[in-house]
Amino acid sequence: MELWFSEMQSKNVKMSYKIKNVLHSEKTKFQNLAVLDSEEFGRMLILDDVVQLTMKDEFIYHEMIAHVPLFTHGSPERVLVIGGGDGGTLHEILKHPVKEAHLVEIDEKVIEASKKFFPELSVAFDDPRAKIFCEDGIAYVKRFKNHYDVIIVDSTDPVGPAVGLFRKEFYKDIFDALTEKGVFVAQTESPFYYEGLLKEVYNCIAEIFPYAAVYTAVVPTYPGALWTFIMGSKQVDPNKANVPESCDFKTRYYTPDIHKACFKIPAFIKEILSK
Ligand code: AG3
Repeated sequence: MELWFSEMQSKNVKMSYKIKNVLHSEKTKFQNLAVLDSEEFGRMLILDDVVQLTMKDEFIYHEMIAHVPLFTHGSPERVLVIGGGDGGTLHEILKHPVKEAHLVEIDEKVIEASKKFFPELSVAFDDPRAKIFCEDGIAYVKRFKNHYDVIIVDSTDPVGPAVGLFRKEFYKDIFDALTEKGVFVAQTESPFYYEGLLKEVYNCIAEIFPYAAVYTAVVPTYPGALWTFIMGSKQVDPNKANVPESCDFKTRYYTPDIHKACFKIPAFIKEILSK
């Protein structure tokens, strides 16, 4: 018997993975959570039938959501991740000489599952610089003013528990929680399937922050593969950041050249943003 998992990448497109084993499956207070072992991509974290990460390609997303804002800032000491309960983003952040890396995840079951099934990522939770808070990131961020140098929103898609993480009010609170040179990044989905969202978030960020920029990375297991991130920056122009010549830790996707190139976006995305 063959076992397959399919994600509906859009209403009309399915991506299917041949599965060796279902390692875990539960209904949490917030969502359905599953850990699958796939033939092609290794272990996968699935929330509400949507692929969050696979061990084969997680490095692309996690390196790009972490190293681009941290190197753009230049000398971040306090960093916050909202979401990202698997620990992958935190793990990349901790490769930098930051003093504190905090993570706010609404669903503690994601953290628990990661500790058990994704030890390569959840090692981050044991770092003495890391602190984990299990609560709603929207309420959490409201309590801080001028506090974090970098804030990263590593959310699920804009449905269910993540809806509020794509709203203007939340971005304003993030702006206030950032220090004066603060840098913000959020994952903003596929430009093919979530065109409207990309434009909406970009417009919000451009209204709130002096600098707004879109960058991309190619993530094979996310819909359309071409994935977007939006950066808001208070002082540093993302396109003119002082990116170091080389990284003193190992990366598999991020390089200083990729950093400079990732802000060069295709014409159709520019068109979406200017509509
Ligand atoms: N967060 C972004 C996942 C978005 C995937 N969307 C999809 N497959 N439709 C990933 C969490 C990893 N830390």
